[in-house]
Amino acid sequence: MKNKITMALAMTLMSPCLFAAETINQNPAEVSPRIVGGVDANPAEWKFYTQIVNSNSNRSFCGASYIGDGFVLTAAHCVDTDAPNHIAVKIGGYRYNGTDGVRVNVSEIYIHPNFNTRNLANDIALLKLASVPAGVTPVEIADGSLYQYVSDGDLLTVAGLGRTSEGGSSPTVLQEVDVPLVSDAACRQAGGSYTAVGDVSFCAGVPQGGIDSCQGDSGGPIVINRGGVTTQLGIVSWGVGCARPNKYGVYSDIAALRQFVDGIVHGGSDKVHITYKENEVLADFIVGEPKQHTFTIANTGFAPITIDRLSVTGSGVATQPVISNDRCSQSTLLGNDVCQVSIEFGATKAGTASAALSFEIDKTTTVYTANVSATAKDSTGFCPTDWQDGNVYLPGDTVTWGGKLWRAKWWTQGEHPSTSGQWGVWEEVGIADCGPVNPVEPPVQPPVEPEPPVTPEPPVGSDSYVAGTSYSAGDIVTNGGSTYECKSWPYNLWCGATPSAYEPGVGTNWQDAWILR
Ligand code: 4AZ
Repeated sequence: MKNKITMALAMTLMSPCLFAAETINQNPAEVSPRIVGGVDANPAEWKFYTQIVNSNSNRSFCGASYIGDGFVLTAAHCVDTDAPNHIAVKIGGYRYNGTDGVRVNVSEIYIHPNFNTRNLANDIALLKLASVPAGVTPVEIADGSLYQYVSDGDLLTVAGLGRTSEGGSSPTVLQEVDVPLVSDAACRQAGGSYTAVGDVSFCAGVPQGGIDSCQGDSGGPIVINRGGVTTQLGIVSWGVGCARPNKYGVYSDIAALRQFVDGIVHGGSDKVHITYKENEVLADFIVGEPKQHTFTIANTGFAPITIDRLSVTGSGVATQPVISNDRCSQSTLLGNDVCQVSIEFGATKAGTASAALSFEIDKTTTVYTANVSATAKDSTGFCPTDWQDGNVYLPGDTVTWGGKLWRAKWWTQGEHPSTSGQWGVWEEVGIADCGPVNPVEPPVQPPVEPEPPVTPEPPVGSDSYVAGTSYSAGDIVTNGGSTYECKSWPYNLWCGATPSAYEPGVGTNWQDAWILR
């Protein structure tokens, strides 16, 4: 994994800078191999130091730290593409490729949900160990804010088994080096991704270069040592090359990211609460046409969860549903957050088509199931409701207009079936058998009145509903001349959800999120 970031940086940022590597090779630090410019670490001071290895290897590919309760802290970019059973940790591992330290398997990997693979913001992850090891020493991690512990210029200590020079080799034992904390302003001068450091990261190093962390140190701890108390302030994240002048090492700021850690370590299963619609009846559809649906799962608890074993089954006349978009299994679902899974199914004949989405979460052994059903009708004699100007239509919704059946290809509101043409939202899917045919021409707009009808004044502080806005509990909006209040938690999670589905006063879903005032 560490290769990924170095490769990416090498390609985008390092290519013109071979001179820097040359300069570093002249550094005395290069003569006896170290982190870059460091010394052999004192094992007694780094008992919490943890190596991450592949399950069939002893070679450390990233650093980490043991923080207690069976949890190991590391960088997201070290483990974001790994499966738990493909990696293991060695707590207190001091030797590169050694068998020292306490080796433990990993049962769960939690990646920060806002980890940004482009600029490595929120580069933090937790590994839950398969068993809680005995006789190992955890490290204290920073809380509050970084500057409660240190000021710019203070010396921090970083350790690792990474390369001892840019592009160089690994050491035989753990290395450590002292590097001063660098202000965000000075660090941002380096440009590129450095301009984004500060909120959830900090920099350390010296302007002339020569001392730094390097490839393979990622995920490892940078600490402050005061009066014999060691506090881990950061996690080795990235840098342009290693130990180059003015290209400081960047570290994830643990104090700033502490909520993520606490949510996972202290958010036990007793605090888990998830909300979703258990049974939902969808609009009718036609045999032979696809029916689409999007499930929303809300984590209404405090603890972040990961959704496992997501699967979908069909019953009744439904064909086997397929998952067309899964935004739930891909990352950690934080407390107070929602994710969505879209499915598509068809019907083999007329009747009731049902689909069930089942999933588990990491914190419990419960299987959760959300069911949807829709009546599938033959195209002859099928008569859904007429298209209506104010209605919101979701993909797959079918309406009648002009004696024909029209199906929405994507989300739409106010677009008339007869005007949408070949590239438009509506596609013609059959003849409606609904008795008298409604007019083929779209309704003629009434002439503009000189005096527009007076709409009632919304209460003070209310605003027109805008799809896609993030609304909070108690927010007042107006829509279609009525006033709505966003419900209290957890229902408020839907007030701002997917633009279409919860628009106040439109369809029925909105009642889950809004109260008509
Ligand atoms: C790496 O690739 C890496 N100079 C870690 C730290 C630094 C550079 C690269 C900081 O793991």
